[in-house]
Amino acid sequence: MVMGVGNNADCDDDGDGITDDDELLWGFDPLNKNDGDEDADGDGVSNRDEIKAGSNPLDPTSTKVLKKYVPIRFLDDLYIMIPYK
Ligand SMILES: [Ca+2]
Ligand SMILES: [Ca+2]
Ligand SMILES: [Ca+2]
Ligand SMILES: [Ca+2]
Repeated sequence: MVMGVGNNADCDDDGDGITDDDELLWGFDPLNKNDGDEDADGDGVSNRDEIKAGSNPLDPTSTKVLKKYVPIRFLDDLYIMIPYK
């Protein structure tokens, strides 16, 4: 485990559920708790849930469990999201 970032000793300084290591890995801010709930790729799964599930938070075609929407290919590089049942 790499040392924590910022002023706290734990490995999730901002408490958003994403570890500092994962935040740096994916380009999120270890001191901004809001990016855990954000959905950087717009696939309907929060960044935190994607990282926990092991999917790519920056790729709308990458979701694993916890998905609320599934991407349906619409045009060559355009996807629409439909609710996942
Ligand atoms: Ca964090
Ligand atoms: Ca964060
Ligand atoms: Ca997402
Ligand atoms: Ca994704």
